[in-house]
Amino acid sequence: MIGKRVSGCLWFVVALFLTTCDTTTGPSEGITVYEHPNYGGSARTFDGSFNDLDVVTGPCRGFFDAPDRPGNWENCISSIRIPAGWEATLYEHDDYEGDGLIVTSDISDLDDVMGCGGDWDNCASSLQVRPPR
Ligand SMILES: [Ca+2]
Ligand SMILES: [Ca+2]
Ligand SMILES: [Ca+2]
Repeated sequence: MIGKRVSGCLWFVVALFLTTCDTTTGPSEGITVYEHPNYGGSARTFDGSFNDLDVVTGPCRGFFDAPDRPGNWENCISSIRIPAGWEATLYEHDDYEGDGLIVTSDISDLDDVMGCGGDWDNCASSLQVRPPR
């Protein structure tokens, strides 16, 4: 009896924790991309599309980028979080060209997703974002 009550209590705490997390992340702000797998490193939330991620200041630097330029998000994204109802499409190249990947739920490691000439890790160069309808 006591054991059951304790585990019920634990579930309540877990549920409360999850609810609190949802509130702090703001589930309808947009999709969030991460520099590293498992939602690690720098993060940025997008509520609209970008046809060229190298104009978006971020943590990555391309081979041909001038050293005095700030880092950016081109060929950088390694994981992505999608709130319920949102949808994103990653594109291999600028201007929504090349291979495309429609994402409707979280992906913890784009290294596991085939496409983009190999896998999708550090590959997206443009990004379309669609809010819930
Ligand atoms: Ca570019
Ligand atoms: Ca990365
Ligand atoms: Ca690319």
